[in-house]
Amino acid sequence: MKHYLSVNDIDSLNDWVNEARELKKEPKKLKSLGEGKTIGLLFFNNSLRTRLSTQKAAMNLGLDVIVMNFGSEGWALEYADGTVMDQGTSEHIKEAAQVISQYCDIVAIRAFAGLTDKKEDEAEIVLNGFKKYASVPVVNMESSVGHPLQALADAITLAEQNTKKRPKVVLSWAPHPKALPHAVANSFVQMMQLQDADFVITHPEGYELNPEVTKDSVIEHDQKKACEDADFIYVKNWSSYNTYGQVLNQDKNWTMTKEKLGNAKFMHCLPVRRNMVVADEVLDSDQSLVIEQANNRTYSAQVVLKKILENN
Ligand code: SN0
Repeated sequence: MKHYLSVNDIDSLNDWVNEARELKKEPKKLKSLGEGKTIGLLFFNNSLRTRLSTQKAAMNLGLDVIVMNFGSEGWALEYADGTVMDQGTSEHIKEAAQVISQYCDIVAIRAFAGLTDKKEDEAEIVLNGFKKYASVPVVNMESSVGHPLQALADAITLAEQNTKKRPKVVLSWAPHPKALPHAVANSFVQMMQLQDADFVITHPEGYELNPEVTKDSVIEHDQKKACEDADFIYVKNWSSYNTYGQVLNQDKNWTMTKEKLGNAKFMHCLPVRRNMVVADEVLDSDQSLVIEQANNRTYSAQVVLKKILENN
């Protein structure tokens, strides 16, 4: 593996999860692996967990870390070929990526979906621009269409918490005041398709995810029915995919409550809007796994960086 761009770059989910759990027992065991090397973390959007856990993972492997908030501090980048740059963009990705590759041995990028132009988002212009013009491995820290570090962390959490051969895992849409990307939901679905589980997606009509992602995953529009006897319920808002980037409704009947959760464990990638996405009674209960999910972000990033350092 040269890059880690999507869940498809995981060659064996089970092996990666086991490796991450080993690293979690002794995080600094491979402290010399990254010695003398540098990772650059480039953020085009906000972050808490991704920034700190990826930095922590890199430090555990002995890497030096450079962080840049490109959204607010970098030059506005141009991605199109042959443009007359007489508008707002100051520097082309061609130069930027080559320059950064001289300073960094690995580059990790966060660039969310704009949610206005489906074609442009699906072209992943920022991530693919760096992949094309950087000479070093590229890691996806949430792009337009995926958040594979989150999905790998969620797989670690599921493996730690699961007691059944074939658990029932539900991905439920929940209301939110803003239009949010599909990235977290997409990568979670793709990750679930790599394991043996009774997996159900539930959302109101109109919130179908990209069918090329959901494939033959079970979709149930009755949330209560979907959640019956679940072992894990992963709650996440996303905007409409068909009516691209729109908030079709904020139906509070979809907020996750103690009653709908039943005996299941509650999962969410964070940040989460309390009493909109999930009721306090759930988030504050011992059925919530959100803090442990965030903890596993470190070991998810660490196993990815370890594999890149070993292979390049
Ligand atoms: C992002 C998303 O993709 O849904 C990042 C999640 C890891 N979430 C948000 O942008 C939430 C912003 C908000 O105001 O609640």
